[in-house]
Amino acid sequence: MRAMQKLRLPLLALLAGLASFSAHAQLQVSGAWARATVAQQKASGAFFQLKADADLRLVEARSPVAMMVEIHEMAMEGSVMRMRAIEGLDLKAGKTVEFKPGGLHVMLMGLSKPLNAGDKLPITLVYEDKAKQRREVQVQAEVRSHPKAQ
Ligand SMILES: [Cu+2]
Repeated sequence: MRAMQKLRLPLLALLAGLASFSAHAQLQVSGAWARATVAQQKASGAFFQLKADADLRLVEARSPVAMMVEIHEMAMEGSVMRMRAIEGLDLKAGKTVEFKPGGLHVMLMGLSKPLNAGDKLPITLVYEDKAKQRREVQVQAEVRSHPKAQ
């Protein structure tokens, strides 16, 4: 019986810890994939769906296999659709935002190795809540060949 009582306190502390953890605003990432590269290609794109459980802002993306990683959007420049880097992306609570070919994407540049279909590409997404608290979510994007050009 004594042992039980001793156990109770750490358990409560653990539960309290879990409760406060889940109170943090979270960013859910699903369906992550990245485009396989062809010979000599040093850049690629990664795509996924994001869903925030509170208003958040995606502020940074990183990968250990890319020298530079940017968040890109597609925008019209005159009559031409071009991609360009954005500083961050506001995410509304509960709304799913899709990164996909021809639209928002994570741009990976200066790849240190080829991305082959079936590989897992690690990506870290950094986001900020309203209080400017930064958090990270680790993503394993599945590398796939994709016929459509960016
Ligand atoms: Cu791009």
